Amino acid sequence: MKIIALVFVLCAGLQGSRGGCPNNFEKHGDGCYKVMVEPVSWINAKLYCQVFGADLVKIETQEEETLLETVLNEIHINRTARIENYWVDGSDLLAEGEWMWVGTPGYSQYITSFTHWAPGQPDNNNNGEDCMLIKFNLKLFWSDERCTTSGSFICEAEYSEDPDSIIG
Ligand SMILES: [Ca+2]
Ligand SMILES: [Ca+2]
Repeated sequence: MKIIALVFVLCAGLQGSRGGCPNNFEKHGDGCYKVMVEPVSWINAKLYCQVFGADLVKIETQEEETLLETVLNEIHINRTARIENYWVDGSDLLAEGEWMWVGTPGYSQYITSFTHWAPGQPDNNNNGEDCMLIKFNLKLFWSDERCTTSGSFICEAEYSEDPDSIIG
């Protein structure tokens, strides 16, 4: 019984305090976002997000990109370094040049509609750039980079109407 009580307490403690977003994620538009300033490889960034019930962010529309720009501007406003790189969910690891939002197994989607590559990108530099990084300097642009490069990253989780259904 003690173990059951402990599990219950842990679950209650982890429960989201912002309605339908995971703990410490912020709701923007229709989604929940968390900017993680922790320099890791693309695959580790993806794992970090998944551990917290989310995934790397997919930028599927102009509206979502504008929203992310706003979020990043808020974060960067008090920092001297204006340029920062963030991993997002895009990759062409499986087939060169065929970019997809990787998502979870069975739910990968080719990027066919909205794109916002920086000029000259993706260039698959040295035949070895298969993961998508956004470069933020007031505005954001997409770039392809070597997946083992270290970058900060942005996690996205689905907003749920029922907070109790997220954790616990
Ligand atoms: Ca590539
Ligand atoms: Ca590149």
